[in-house]
Amino acid sequence: MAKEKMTPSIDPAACYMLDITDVMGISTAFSRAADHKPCTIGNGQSGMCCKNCYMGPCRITKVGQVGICGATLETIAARNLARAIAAGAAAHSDHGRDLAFTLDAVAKGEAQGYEVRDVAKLLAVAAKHGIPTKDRDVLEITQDVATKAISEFGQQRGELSYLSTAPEKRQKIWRELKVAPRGIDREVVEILHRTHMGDDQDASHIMLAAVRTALSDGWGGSMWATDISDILFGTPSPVVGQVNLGVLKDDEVNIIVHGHEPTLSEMIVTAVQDPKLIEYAQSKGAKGINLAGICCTANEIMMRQGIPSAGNFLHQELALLTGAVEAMVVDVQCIMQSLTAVASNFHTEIITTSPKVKITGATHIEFDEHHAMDIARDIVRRAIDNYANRGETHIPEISERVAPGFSHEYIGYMQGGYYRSSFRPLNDAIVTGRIRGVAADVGCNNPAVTQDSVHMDVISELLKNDVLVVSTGCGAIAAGKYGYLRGEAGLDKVGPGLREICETIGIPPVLHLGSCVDNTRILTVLSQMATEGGLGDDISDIPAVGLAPEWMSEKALAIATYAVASGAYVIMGVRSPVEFSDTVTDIIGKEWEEKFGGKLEFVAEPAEIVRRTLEHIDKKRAALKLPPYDPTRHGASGDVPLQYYFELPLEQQMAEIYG
Ligand code: SF4
Ligand code: MSK
Repeated sequence: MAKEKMTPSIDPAACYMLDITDVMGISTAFSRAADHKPCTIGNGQSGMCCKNCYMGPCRITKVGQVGICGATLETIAARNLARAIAAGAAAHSDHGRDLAFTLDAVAKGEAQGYEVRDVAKLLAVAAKHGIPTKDRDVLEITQDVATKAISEFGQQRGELSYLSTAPEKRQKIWRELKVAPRGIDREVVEILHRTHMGDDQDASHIMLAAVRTALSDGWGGSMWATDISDILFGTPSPVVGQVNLGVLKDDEVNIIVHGHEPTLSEMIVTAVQDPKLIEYAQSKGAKGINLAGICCTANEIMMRQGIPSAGNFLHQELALLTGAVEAMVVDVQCIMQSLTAVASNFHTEIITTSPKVKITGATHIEFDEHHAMDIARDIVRRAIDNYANRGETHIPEISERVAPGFSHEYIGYMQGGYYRSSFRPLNDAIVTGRIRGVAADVGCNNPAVTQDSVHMDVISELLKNDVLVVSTGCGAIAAGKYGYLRGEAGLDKVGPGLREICETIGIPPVLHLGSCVDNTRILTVLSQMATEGGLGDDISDIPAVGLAPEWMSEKALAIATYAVASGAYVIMGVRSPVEFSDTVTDIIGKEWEEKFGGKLEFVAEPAEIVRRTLEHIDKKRAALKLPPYDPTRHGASGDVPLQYYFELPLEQQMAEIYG
């Protein structure tokens, strides 16, 4: 049967570019996905495939069938999922390790162009890890923080230090279930060992080890990455930015940074402002140098420096198709190999910079934090030299204003100021029902679904239902493209209670919290909400849900797993990688809910994602004995009509009014 033609994107800028690719006959992820016939056994829809040893590969397509070694369907499904989680945790954590090495070089005075930009954050991080700060030199503290971070990757025994920042009840659960991670690398290695042929063969046991590995990412590698990025480049607070392909400029040298690491991109931000390089660009006929980002490198520099984002994951090829990009500089993760093929139709130079990533056909200029500024200037100069080779351009005039940069520190600050930073107003708004609950919409684009459509269907429906949305990664960029990251924008589309809160504090209805490693900021926000009081005493008590409706990467599975193990209900879209195994579906659902108070489900339909999200939020509200959500209670003024209180029994009147 012919495959039904799916609308590739709801983004008019993407549609404009895709019309051009049709004319030019250039393939993109959109066209390749449309022609793709997925292996339904490999993706878990109609079976499972194991290739963990060379007696196989073994394809299991019926319940009861086993591999040559006797491995059952659920063992294979659990092993495959655990390996994917370990790969995701490894990617995030290795990013954290590189930042720790950069911090170490800063402490030793060996990192050209870097410094500790946020001393307050350095002191806060040091305090979290028990590092003394009183009367000590900043570089001495920096050295101790860097040494502590580096040691946690290779630590063999004990527990990761950040675990102690979780609610006490949560720490107890981890210890009782023996999933408190000992060291970051150790947990990843152990998954590879356990899933090697002839090792751990109990699905539930394998998945518990996967939880420990995911926790070593969320409360380890990723949390270090976020904190060290803030120390080196500044803790984000709201800035004004711009999103979508229209940020590219016809009359300037366009450089795009893409991937995940802020280390080199921050140096390029400095280099493009160098008057000598601007003058050099002008000498070549350009009006100036325009820097933009893609994916999470974009998030990193947009939320700190206001550098525009040319778009999310599926925009990487489309940006090249404008013909206006002189250089695309990539580091690690989410970089399509097709970039060099697409670029070969234009003058664009693809430059790989990570010692870990080379792409055949790309120029490799290896990044080294000891000479970062020199490397950044070289790259900018190459891009300027390439401007003369530019041909016809097609830049869609489509972009949207955004206000990203809601770090957990800023969220506390915006609710109580510098001296009284607090989560009390947010908790109170949930307690009274002005805000029904909180949802985190995170994660990728996936060409298996119409680009941005599931993110936006889900986000817009939740906002109408007074659910505050926080967002990271490519989901956040999607929200930005449609105006939900603007302060005043979209408030006519949100419920009355949420609108009142947004107007009072002066925040957009969707809060951009950063890149995909910054999902740890969500863990911190939830921990602070739990300890603030009024919403139980653990993350699992809070009326909150995590969503990754267009996920594609193994990192998304690691994030989902650490969020579940931290007590959250997580719904991922697209399809389940373990759909064919009822046993593993039950383990990550019912069994994890009993153990952790959180569960992982895969739901493709946006309406069903919204229904389950609201049902869960209302269930948590009821368990906390909060008033049931009622949108009619909060009028245009935001005040609850007094009549509402008079109709309640006296005791409840007092409780509702005085808390
Ligand atoms: Fe087949 Fe077992 Fe080898 Fe997997 S480990 S490929 S199931 S024989
Ligand atoms: S970049 S992991 S596509 S969010 Fe972080 Fe986007 Fe997903 Fe990559």
